Amino acid sequence: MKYVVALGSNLGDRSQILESALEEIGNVSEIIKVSSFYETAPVGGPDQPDYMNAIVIIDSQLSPEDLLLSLQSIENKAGRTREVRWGARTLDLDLISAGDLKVESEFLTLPHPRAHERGFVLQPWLEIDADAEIVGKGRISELLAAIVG
Ligand code: A4P
Ligand code: MG
Repeated sequence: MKYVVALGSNLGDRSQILESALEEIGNVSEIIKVSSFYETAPVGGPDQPDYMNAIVIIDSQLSPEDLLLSLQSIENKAGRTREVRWGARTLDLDLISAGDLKVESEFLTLPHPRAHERGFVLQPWLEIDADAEIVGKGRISELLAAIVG
């Protein structure tokens, strides 16, 4: 199954943290494409440093639930703690989409419920897959245009 995963970091050596995370993701799945790294202003949450964000498209045999667990263990290895929702973090790995699959469980929502309104997800994603769509929301090129106006 083809998955889209968003990477974010706004504490520590952000680029190095993203590079290491990509290496770890490559150990559990096949990496198809990686975007550039984008420096972005924080959206929501308390006052916090700028983020480094990226998108990776992978091919994985794991189920969405198992992939999420695997991404969370990579976050934990990077020293991720969870004190404040939307607060600063060394590493955030979000599952954005799994093709046209829709999931609504206690632990996982697919597509990611906020991806369609976030430039820091849509911009790097558009760079590596210009025709991508979010099921139920539309083409990412149009979603991005709607945000930047
Ligand atoms: N969860 C449900 N669906 C998913 C999914 N599709 N992918 C659950 C990942 N996790 C999913 O996530 C909280 C819970 O969401 C998990 O236990 C999981 O079961 P978390 O990573 O522990 O907490 P969080 O990251 O603080 O919350 P969340 O909701 O992931 O935050 P967001 O919405 O991702 O926002 N600004 C910039 N510029 N760049 C950023 O990367 N990131 C955030 C985090 C805020 N502002 C940002 C950025
Ligand atoms: Mg998260």
